[in-house]
Amino acid sequence: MTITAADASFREGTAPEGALRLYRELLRIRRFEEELHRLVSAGRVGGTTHLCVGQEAVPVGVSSILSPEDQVVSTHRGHGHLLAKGARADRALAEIAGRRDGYCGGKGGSQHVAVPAIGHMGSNGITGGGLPIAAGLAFASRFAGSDACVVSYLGDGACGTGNFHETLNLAALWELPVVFVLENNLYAMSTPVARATACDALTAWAERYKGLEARAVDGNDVIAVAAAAKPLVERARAGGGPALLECRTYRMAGHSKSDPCVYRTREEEERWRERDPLKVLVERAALAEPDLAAAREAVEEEIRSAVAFALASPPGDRELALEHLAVLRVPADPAPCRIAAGAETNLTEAIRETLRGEMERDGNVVLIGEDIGAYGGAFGVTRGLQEEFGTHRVLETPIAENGFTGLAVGAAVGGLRPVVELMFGDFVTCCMDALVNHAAKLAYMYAGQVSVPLTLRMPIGRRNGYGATHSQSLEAWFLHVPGLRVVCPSTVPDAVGLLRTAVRSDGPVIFLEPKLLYPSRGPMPGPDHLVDFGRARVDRVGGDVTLFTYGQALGICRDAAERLASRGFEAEIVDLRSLSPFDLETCVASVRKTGRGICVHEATETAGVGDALAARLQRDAFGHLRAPILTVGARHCPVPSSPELEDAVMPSSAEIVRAALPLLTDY
Ligand SMILES: Cc1ncc(C[n+]2csc(CCOP(=O)(O)OP(=O)(O)O)c2C)c(N)n1
Repeated sequence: MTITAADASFREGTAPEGALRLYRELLRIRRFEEELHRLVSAGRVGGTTHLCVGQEAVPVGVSSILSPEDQVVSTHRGHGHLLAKGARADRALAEIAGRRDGYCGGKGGSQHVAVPAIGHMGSNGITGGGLPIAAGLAFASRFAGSDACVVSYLGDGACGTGNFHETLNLAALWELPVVFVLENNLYAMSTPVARATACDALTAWAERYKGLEARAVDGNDVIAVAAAAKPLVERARAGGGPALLECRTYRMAGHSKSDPCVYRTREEEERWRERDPLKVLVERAALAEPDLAAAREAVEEEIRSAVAFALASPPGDRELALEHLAVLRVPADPAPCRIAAGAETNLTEAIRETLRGEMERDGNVVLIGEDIGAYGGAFGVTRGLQEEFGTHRVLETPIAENGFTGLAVGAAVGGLRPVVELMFGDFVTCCMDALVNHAAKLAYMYAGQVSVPLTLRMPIGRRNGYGATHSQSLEAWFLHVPGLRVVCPSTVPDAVGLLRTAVRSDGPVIFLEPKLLYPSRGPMPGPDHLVDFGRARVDRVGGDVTLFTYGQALGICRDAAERLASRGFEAEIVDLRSLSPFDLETCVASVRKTGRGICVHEATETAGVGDALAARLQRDAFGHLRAPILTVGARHCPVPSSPELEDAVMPSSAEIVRAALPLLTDY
């Protein structure tokens, strides 16, 4: 049950019913955690659990001043955040116990539960992982004209993460309505705060971000927490910008079930037990025993029935386990387009015009990235779009890939359709958490209660001298991640069709831009042109060998096909376009015809797209193969800077021909 602002707006001693409600909420969380501990100890509930016993005053105090429209983003120690925001104890417990009637059907468990209907936008198993998501939700909320604010809970351990600093910086720069509620319980697992944070005070650290207001409060005093949170929440709602509230508290239980607490003394624990939030409230509000007894009885009844409900609920089945994987609804309405259908254009202009058209079509499409305003991005793709759509839709960021990608994830959950540009695809290494742990998984973990319509554009591949950290083709990593789709155009019409589909689809899509192809030319397709994911394109028809490829390797495949033709062999070229999912139907049909296949790409040969496709083809078309499927890719070597050395490690048409000839003549 959420305590309303009116409930909590009592002055000490004048409205005991408000204090009683707070007491009941504190007790509800305490008893929930104690019962959970009992069930875990008895082996009746598995998985990991991080109890918040001792810290209940923080979420109860904060939630007491939130309205139902305000949202919270939680942490791994989040049961209290969930219950205080208004979740039912029975469904919360069922979720933690991994049962079908849990809020996420048991897919999320203790660390990944969300109830968006009550404004609880998800707990998070990655320390600091929720911070940029909260900032993104706050951005989306303000974008929609709402005056709601977002509370982002975090522990002291999260203050050492890049996410903490990247998000605080972004939130302060963009004056986002987000309040970071820092539960400083003195330890991150076993590490004391002082040994993990090079600052005298966490509030002082946070306050270095201009415009961010930071306060500290006794986190075991629920009334003090509510009183301290109120002005910060109101300030955020009124457009005053972000804030951080440090609540000094103590986790009375171990970090998790297996923690014997050897890193702290029993005396310290005893001192904090004296400051038990329940005791503090009873004394401060002078609550009377008969009222407390009635509250205890009501809470006992709720917890008893929650346990019965959770344990009676069955676990989910295989069907449920595989649900919420693919969300692909792509509206097919025509896109506004200033370039006439059929007119020649280049890939850069085609991508820019597609972004422009989607932004015009849908006011929720926003662009996010470094230097994408006046500069137009490193490759000029977004040139002119900020001028046309304004700084609120074309958002230039600091160099904070995980921060702004995570923010885009939150904004997507909040109803926007962000298109993030990474300056170079190599920098995806800096936002893997936002992409792999969050964008890819939120819809699944939270059982379809949220979606993440996010497009991540990234230039990939060689470009004559950019060197090892600016030339990679890392796409194969993402084929391994359920929840991500990966597409790569090599022609103008495909770039337009795939990008429209990406921006309109409800799940996260990685849109790869082969940077050597930016100047390549082709006809602009019509306004209705969409390319479905999972559809390859036969680029050249032939009957002797199939070259499977994508991106800028298409050029060397075309060249190789010409060379093979001059020797009397006809190569078929299949441009995959969609790497996850593959269009196995088209690939199998081609190899059935030719009996031979070579996968060609600029990424290194080892464990790349070629190997993944070859394994599938060997499985699905084995009886039709006349020779093993080969892969021709880059050497297993970083991309060297010198263009000559780059040539030496990259695949070439000559190499494709050399690989193809034995297949054609020896088998
Ligand atoms: C990125 C990341 N690193 C490490 C962990 C393992 N881990 C889980 S909770 C935790 C301690 C977090 O401390 P703090 O943020 O202070 O929160 P508290 O546990 O004290 O509530 C650690 C190290 C993790 N989940 N995520």
